[in-house]
Amino acid sequence: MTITLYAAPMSSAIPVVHAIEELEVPHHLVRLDLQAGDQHQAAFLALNPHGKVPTLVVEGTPMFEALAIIQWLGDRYGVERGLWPAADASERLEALSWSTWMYVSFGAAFKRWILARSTSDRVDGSPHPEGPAELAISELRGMVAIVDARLASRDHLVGDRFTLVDLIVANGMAYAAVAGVSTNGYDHVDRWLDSVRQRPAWKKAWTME
Ligand SMILES: N[C@@H](CCC(=O)N[C@@H](CS)C(=O)NCC(=O)O)C(=O)O
Repeated sequence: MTITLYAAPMSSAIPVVHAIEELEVPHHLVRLDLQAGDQHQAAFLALNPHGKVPTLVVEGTPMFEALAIIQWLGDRYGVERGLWPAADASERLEALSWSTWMYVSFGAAFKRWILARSTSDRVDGSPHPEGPAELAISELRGMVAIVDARLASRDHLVGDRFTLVDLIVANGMAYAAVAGVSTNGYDHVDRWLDSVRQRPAWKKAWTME
């Protein structure tokens, strides 16, 4: 199977690079320079009209959206490697829920927080209401607390070993943490995040070396 991944360092492509490394999927990696505008080139827009990374091309068929890509990788390669639950396992239901929750619910609150903060930054000189940013960060912290409670009695989000669900949620939380969504005070989350960060594939994805 011919697979090409279009990615850029420190972008939404990180979790896909991480997943492809964990799964040891043979692939060709194309690094785009987003600052230089590689994503606006006609050849790339023909693959992904949104002009975004990650984009995965599988036997000539392009895919976009990191969550869709990782769920497909899980189905195609993860089940046989024990990194994604089988379609008829009860854990598959949990895997779809937690992974979608990270991108849809946590992701939406994160975006609201980023927007609210940058709006405040743009209003130079004059006081700006902090309400929306405070609301979003408290929602995000509440979501971290829910993950913390789940991890109080288990080492992994789904099943009893590391899966792509841990990968998706840990990458999302770590990315948010870089922007300032601290996990301080949530010790179960921090222990689990540390264990995911120790994985060799994590380093490859975060440095894209
Ligand atoms: N929801 C998308 C987000 C993709 C996205 O926004 N990618 C950014 C990098 S983090 C990008 O390619 N930006 C280039 C641009 O907008 O010009 C996903 O998860 O795949």
